[in-house]
Amino acid sequence: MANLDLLYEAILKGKQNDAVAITEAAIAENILPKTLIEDYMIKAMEEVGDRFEKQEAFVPELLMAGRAMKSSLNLLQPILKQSGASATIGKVIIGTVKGDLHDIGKNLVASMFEGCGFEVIDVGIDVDSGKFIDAIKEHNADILGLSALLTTTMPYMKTVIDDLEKAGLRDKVKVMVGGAPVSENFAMEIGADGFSDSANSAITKAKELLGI
Ligand code: B12
Repeated sequence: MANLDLLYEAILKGKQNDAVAITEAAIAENILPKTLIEDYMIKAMEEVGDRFEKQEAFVPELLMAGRAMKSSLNLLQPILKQSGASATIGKVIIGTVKGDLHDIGKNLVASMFEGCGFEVIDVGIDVDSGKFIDAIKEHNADILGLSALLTTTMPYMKTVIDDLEKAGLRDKVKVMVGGAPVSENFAMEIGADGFSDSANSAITKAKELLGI
């Protein structure tokens, strides 16, 4: 039986090989990805963040924990996707806004969307409004998902929404925002249509926005 506390420890300490080995063992034992992600992996990232805030951990530790988390998540992503319906229920453009390189949460939300039957076009990190707008036009998207993890990059979400209006696209796409510092209030203030603080509730919100 895989000891999942060791998965928490491996991510917290940035031990990529250990994180991968425990995740593989957990997959072999059919432990649900949701359990691994929500009860152990995200909790470890939160703890690294808290330690960073208290200056008990520094950028290299964030980086190593991030790498370990991504490697485990890579193993889980095919399983998350497999659970998806065969028909596409909506198209989602998702990316992390300009100036921001954090992509673990964005990737998780993207996988969850795929797993729930959405077609996802991930435009990556450090994305400016022009790139979001081009992708919306090219793919005729239903939802735009914006991710930001820094208080300094959150305001750029409003820039993207303003630029969507200027491009005449605001009423063609529902805008959802998320990321650790983003709140429901902030989402309303900047004129977004939806906010979510987890990958699961993001899907519920998206379906609600599209009326499906
Ligand atoms: C890992 C990490 C890094 C890694 C990122 C690796 C990667 N590939 O992503 C690296 C080392 C690169 C990094 C760099 C920096 N980081 Co950093 N980082 C983190 C850390 C520890 C974890 C983030 C994470 O992955 N969490 C796990 C995921 C699953 O959670 P999440 O992203 O919040 O996503 C969930 C929800 O928010 C939501 N969601 C997310 N996106 C979206 C999008 C949509 C559309 C929806 C609906 C929902 C949604 O669903 C997700 C799934 O549940 C956080 C601490 C924290 N507690 O957040 C700090 C943190 C975000 N970083 C911080 C800082 C300061 C930095 C640096 C400035 C450090 C420096 N001095 O260089 C740089 C900035 C680089 C840049 N320009 O972006 C601060 C931000 C403080 C602030 N108030 O702005 C934090 C909060 C740490 C802290 N406590 O001080 N970081």
